[in-house]
Parts: sequence; C-alpha cells; structure tokens
Amino acid sequence: MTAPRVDPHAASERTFAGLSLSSPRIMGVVNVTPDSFSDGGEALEPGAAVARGRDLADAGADIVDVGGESTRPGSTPVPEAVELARILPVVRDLARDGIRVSVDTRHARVMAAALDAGATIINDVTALTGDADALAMIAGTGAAVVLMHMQGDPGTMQDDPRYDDVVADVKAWLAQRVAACRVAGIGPDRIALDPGIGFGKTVEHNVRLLAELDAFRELGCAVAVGVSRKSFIARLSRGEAVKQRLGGSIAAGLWAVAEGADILRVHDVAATRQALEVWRAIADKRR
Ligand code: HH2
Repeated sequence: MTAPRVDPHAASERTFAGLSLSSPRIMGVVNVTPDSFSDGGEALEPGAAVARGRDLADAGADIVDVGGESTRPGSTPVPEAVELARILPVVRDLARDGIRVSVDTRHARVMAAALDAGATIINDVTALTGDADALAMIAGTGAAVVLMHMQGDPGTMQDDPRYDDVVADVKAWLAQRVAACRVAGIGPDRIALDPGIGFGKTVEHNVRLLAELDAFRELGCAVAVGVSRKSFIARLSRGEAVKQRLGGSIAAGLWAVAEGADILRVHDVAATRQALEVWRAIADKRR
C-alpha cells in the first residue's frame, strides 16, 4: 500500500509578495494588447482593461497580471512608450482599488514606472535577463518578481527547441537566476519561479516539466505556472480553438497544484477558482 500523498501546501508558512502560500493562488491575466494569443484586442481600451481586472479580482484572483506586450510565439517587441501607455492607467486604477497588481514586462523602465503606479510584482518572461538594468532596479525596491524560463526569444523560440534534459536544464537555469537575485539582495520570499510552459518548448518538453514540477520546489521559492489556453492542450486533445481549452487548462492546472505549484496564471479565473476550492476540500481530507 502506498502512503497517502501529503498536500504540498498544507500548513505552509511560505509567502510570496506578502501573500501566504498555505493555499494555491490565482494570478488572473489582463492583456492590454491587440495581439495576445488568446484574447488580443478584448481589453485594449483602458476602461475595458480596468473592468476586466476588477472582474477577475471579484472572481477570486489573488493577483491581477497586466501586460502590454504579447510574447506569443512569433511576436515582435513593442516600443516601450506604447507598452507604458497601455498599462499605466490600468495599473493605477486597479492598484487604487486595493487589487494586488503584477506587470508582465521585460523592460526595466516599464517595471519602474509600473511600480510607481502601484504594482507590487513584476512578472518577467526573461527572468530579469532581458534588460541590463532590471535586476538592480528591482533589488532597490521592495517588489517581488516572477522569474520565468524561456529558451531563445518569442520571435523564434518555437523553431526547434532542444534540451539535454528539459527538467534538469530549466531547473539549473532558474537556480542561477535565484542566485543572481540573492546576490543583488532579493530574498526568496520575493521570488516565484516559473518553468515557462510553451516558451521554447515542444509538447513533450511541456508535459515533462508539468509531470516533474515538484522538482522546482527544491529551489526554495514559490512556484508559478501558466498553462491556460496554451497550444499544447489542443495538441494533446482534439486540436481545439484557443477559447475551447478550458477543460485542459483546468486539468493541467490542478495537476500542477498537486505537484506543488503555488500560483496558477490563468485567463479563466472563476472556473479555476471553483476547481481549486473543490480540489482543496478533497486534498484537506487526505492529510
Ligand atoms: N505566459 C504568457 C505570458 N506571460 N508569464 C509567466 N510567468 N508564465 C507564463 O506561462 C506566461 C507569462 C502567455 O500568455 P498571454 O499573456 O495570455 O499571451 P501573450 O503573451 O500572447 O500576451
């Protein structure tokens, strides 16, 4: 007989950005972009983006992640001035409402302006390697950071991604980024690590990273993961269109949480919240 699995979140005293991690947390996505892979153009107007952010918070998002630049495969970078104009009014309004706001950016000047406008978390798909000023800038503030792994850059990352051992390679790279942050003065309670599902990865790479997600807990920081609506879901199923991937998104998200993910980055907050509450009630009985 195998021993019952222990809920990896139970009685946890770990925190990220001041949030207790004793339960899994939801980061809801607001893309203030014309071209994001699943919802581009839906919230390009500041009013629509603020309304969406409020809706996500009401539906149970612990963090609202605001982005002004798509990093979908094949995307091209957006000028900083455009990114700033898209996100700042949204960040300001959501933060004023008391919502915990993160900003999805790889540019130090955008990070600094977003923090000034009330964001408290920076979500960087380059893990503070994309802009030479980013690490020192973040270190000099109290901000928390999501460090995500990406092989290559969005323009070409899906051309031919290769690893010796995807879990070991991604983990070693993230460990180096944690070390760089620690040297700069950013403590583990200000860091979340994300293996970057779909960022320079084949379907097989994504599946292995999720299957062995618990390996990332060993790095001593919160673990975040974004599976929501991503193409690997359609590839594993019946080729569903991007808005028809909720079932697979929930399945992969719950798997990730059971393997120790602390933060799920999702588009469909209400359905994810419901799934987590039910998962949690059952997991609690297994302690
Ligand atoms: N995925 C996307 C963007 N940012 N950040 C983290 N930490 N983890 C992720 O998996 C992740 C991310 C892609 O999703 P989305 O923002 O909806 O699309 P786009 O980049 O096209 O705007």
